[in-house]
Amino acid sequence: MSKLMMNLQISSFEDYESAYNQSVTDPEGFWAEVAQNFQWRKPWKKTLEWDFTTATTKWFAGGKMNITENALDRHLATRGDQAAIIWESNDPNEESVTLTYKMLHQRVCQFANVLKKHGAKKGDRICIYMPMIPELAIAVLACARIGAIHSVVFGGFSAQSIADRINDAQCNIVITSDGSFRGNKEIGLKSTVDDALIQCPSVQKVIVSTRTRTPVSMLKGRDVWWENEVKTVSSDCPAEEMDAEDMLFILYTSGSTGKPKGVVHTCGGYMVYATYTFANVFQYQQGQVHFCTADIGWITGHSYIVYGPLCYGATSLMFEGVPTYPDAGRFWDVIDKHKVDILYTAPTAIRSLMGFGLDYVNGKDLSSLKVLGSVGEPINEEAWNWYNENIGKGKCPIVDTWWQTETGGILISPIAGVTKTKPAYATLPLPGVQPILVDEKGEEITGNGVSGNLCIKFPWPGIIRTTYGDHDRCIQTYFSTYKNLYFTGDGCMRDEDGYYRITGRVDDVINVSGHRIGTAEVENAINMHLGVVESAVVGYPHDIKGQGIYAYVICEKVQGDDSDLTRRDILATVTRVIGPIAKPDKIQFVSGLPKTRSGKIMRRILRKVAEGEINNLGDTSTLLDPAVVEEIKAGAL
Ligand code: 6R9
Repeated sequence: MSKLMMNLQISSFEDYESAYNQSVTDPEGFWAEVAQNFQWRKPWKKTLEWDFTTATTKWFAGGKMNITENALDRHLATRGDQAAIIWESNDPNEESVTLTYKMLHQRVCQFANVLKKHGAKKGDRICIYMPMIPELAIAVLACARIGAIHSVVFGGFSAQSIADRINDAQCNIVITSDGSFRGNKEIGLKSTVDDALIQCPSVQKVIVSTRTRTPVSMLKGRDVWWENEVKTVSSDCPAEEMDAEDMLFILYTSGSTGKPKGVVHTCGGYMVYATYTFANVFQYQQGQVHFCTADIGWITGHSYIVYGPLCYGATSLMFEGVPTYPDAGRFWDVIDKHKVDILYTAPTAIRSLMGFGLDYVNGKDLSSLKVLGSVGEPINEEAWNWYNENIGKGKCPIVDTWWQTETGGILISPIAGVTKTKPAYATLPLPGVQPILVDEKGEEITGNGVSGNLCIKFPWPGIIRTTYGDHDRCIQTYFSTYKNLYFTGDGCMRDEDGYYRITGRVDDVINVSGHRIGTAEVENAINMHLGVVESAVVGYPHDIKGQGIYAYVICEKVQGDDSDLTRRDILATVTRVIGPIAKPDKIQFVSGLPKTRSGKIMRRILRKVAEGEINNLGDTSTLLDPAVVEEIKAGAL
């Protein structure tokens, strides 16, 4: 390993135990030591300042830096010609692209100058709505270069969702593409942005990169082409000096109530945490190829395609397509073609590929693989075993990584080759992470062989700093349920070995294919449909997606033949309001919902019916109208 490579890695279980102990007895000393591995323009004044009652956490405050100097500039001398990003197209016949650290640095600086030319300044918010092409990573890093705050919106969200996010953050620039390729589909992106911008007066400029050559309308004075703009600027762009606690990005995520909230991460702590966890969990070795299949529109892509790998000087593979195009062997082809060492994917992808059978795996050379990762939702034992046997050939440790948008990086996970794994267990907390299980009243549940709500009792450098524009919401959502604890929203068991197993959300959030969707958001979208009186949405177990969306809908008028059409219309409304990922899998029309005398919907009953457990509904005596339950049971889908 070259000298510039950081000295961050734990390499044995004894190392882990001693790092963990140090991180608990002296967290500030522990993280200060880790942070020494990064480039700072000025040292920080105070390692940590925190108070969970006011949702205040500051790491390395007063320290001056820029994350792109750590992700790019510092590597130029030692690994300028090494691949930073390898890009694989949706189309297997299109040539892949390799961007070395030198090339990536040059293109980031150049695009940063385009942003500046169009008036972008430190602290501005910039919305990015792009396909998985190298320009997306370049756009993200260019924002960070000049100190603008990026807000990446996943390419599957609707115009309305984009508009809500742009307006919440008051973005002045949008970066997008003409369209995107996903499997055999071509999806317009610019046209969706155009629809969104009708409602977004704060946006002054739209920069459009070319991908699909889909015809687009370009508004004079507002819209410019990426390819033209980069020709007009230099590729010399000194990085803006940022305080460790200046905002780096906003990423919107769903909760149990209201509209998605803008989770805010800051420059210093996030950098240290994303990089530390990347290096350790995957045990990345110099020269390896890391393939994270997430989209950069989600936190997994931010931390483990862009920032973590690049700050660590790794080679990160970025894949534009989907696992099943042109066939269900695509991931394995990509691994074979690029000699991938680390594969990091979601259980939903594994379960879906499992369903296609081994014909797509056999005959593919997967011998380059060393480590397998899983993220986004609980992985069931069957999928874990299939992954282990057929992809890892029993030789690759599986790291089941539990974390959240709000945590910035992985919190509970095995360290590859170091922690003994157990199917479906996220195993042990990483150094710096202090999990605690609590009961409904907030009392700590001690000992092993227990279950409870998962909280964290001490801040780590990647913890959420605020929810953009509404700090109270951050306090309410994460720090008020249990005093002096960060509440994750997840249920969890700790087994006899002290290993953690995440059992799923305990709030009104559904996890569909690893994507977080709030039941309230889906209900609001359904209720916007003409004729809908009221709706209630719950999750139910789904073989491939993990959870599916089950909607109970009261309509003014649905009769016989009309119901299929009404169903389709409701799906179209949800797609328009949120995006296709929020479409209910099942819609049951009902004449009433089970409510208590105080008017609260008893979701427990709806969940049971959706799960098919209609004979085990528990106490229904407090219901206003028990007859409703009989009707719902009879009509269950
Ligand atoms: C990284 C990411 C967070 C929620 C989280 C939990 C679920 C994530 C998991 C997992 C079980 C794992 N989750 N990883 N559940 N095992 N390894 O997915 O962030 O999109 O914010 O979702 O996902 O329920 O609370 P995000």
